[in-house]
Amino acid sequence: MASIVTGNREFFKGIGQVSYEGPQSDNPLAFRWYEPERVVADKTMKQHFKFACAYWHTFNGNGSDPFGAATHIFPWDEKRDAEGRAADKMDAAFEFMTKMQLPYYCFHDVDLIDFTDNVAENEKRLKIMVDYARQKQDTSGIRLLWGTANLFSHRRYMNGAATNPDFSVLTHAAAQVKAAIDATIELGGENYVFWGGREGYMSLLNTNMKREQEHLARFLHMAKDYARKQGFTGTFFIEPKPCEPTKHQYDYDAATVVDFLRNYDLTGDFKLNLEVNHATLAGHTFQHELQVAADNGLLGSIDANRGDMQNGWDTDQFPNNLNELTEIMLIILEAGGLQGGGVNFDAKIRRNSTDPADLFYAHIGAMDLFARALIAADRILNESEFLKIRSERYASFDSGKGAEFEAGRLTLEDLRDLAAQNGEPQAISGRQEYLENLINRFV
Ligand code: XLS
Ligand code: NI
Ligand code: NI
Repeated sequence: MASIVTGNREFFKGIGQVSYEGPQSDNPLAFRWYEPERVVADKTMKQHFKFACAYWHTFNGNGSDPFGAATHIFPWDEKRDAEGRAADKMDAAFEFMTKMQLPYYCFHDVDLIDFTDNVAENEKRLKIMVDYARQKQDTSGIRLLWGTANLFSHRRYMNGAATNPDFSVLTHAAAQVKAAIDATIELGGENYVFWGGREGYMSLLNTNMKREQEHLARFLHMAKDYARKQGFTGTFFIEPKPCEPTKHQYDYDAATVVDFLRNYDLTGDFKLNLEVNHATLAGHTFQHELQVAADNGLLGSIDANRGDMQNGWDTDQFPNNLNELTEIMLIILEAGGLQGGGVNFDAKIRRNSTDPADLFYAHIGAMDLFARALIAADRILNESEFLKIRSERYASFDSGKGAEFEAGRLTLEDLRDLAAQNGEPQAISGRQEYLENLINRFV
């Protein structure tokens, strides 16, 4: 194999540094809202978001779909040998992230370099790319938000990875996770993610669900114990998704995962990485998923994207709905921020977005909208009656018998007597339209 040469090649020619120019700018390759060093709600925008680039979509996603082959022909895919291609791709990745002011990235093991069917060879390949990534990180200052292992693409994982009914497949999943954890640690990765792509079932007719879930829990404990033993101090995230590629995934949604983590004594080390399009697939709003995680103290990180209102799969489009993002930022700010994680753009440009600049427009638009949403949410929290309206809605529990109820000092008979004594309650409006208008005043 050829050895890696640090390329001097520029992959995104004609596109320079993207920087903040303000809302009046008509430059499509500038930020109009995202000012990395601007302080909002006690932190810089850069600290709030920890924006990350998803290696798989941005540098591997070639636009192919079930109906057609690649439409994105990348210049970093030209070389014949795996290492040469991987090095070019990494050069392109760090050039892109530097130009975009993206401070973090995330990857699956196989995103960095093609894998083979040989465990030792894969470890060797990954090590070469980790060494190269370390140099790239050192010179650029870009950091690793999280690493993960792809336990869903290879044929061997068609019946699952840690939940595979065949023990020997599970051992291969373990080999990959071990190497991906090693890579994450060596690169100073701040977190490690498990998305259970095929950890679920296609048919219950051939599935022992209880046994598979126990295997998953055992596997996660082993991975966590190994990483801790190697000195990893970051957080592990589980990324819920209800289905696709399997009919049913065990990490269905936030509530299911919270329950699973509690059940198997994993809440000390694991939190949630929530993804917008996964929430909608589960029949929830993203806000719902965030609130469930936040209420349980497990809001770790987010995969930012959006689905399509008219269809039901994981289209992974870039975010572009300011109202939705503002509601998202309200929850994140109220929760005190993301715990350990950041905002990873698990999103891809459309199959027919074939200009190199399209990758830039996509990220710029999303980063700008998050910045705008942060500003709006901070103002809503500080300058409006938003919080007051919600807390007043529960005022009847703040004192008197309501407070006694919350403190557990009343019985069911006491409640009955109060109802009889006080008569029919007055209707109190939920004021939903009022609140929707209030949000619109600030976006
Ligand atoms: C797929 C998932 C995946 C994870 C990482 O739907 O979102 O991209 O984020 O394995
Ligand atoms: Ni994701
Ligand atoms: Ni996804």
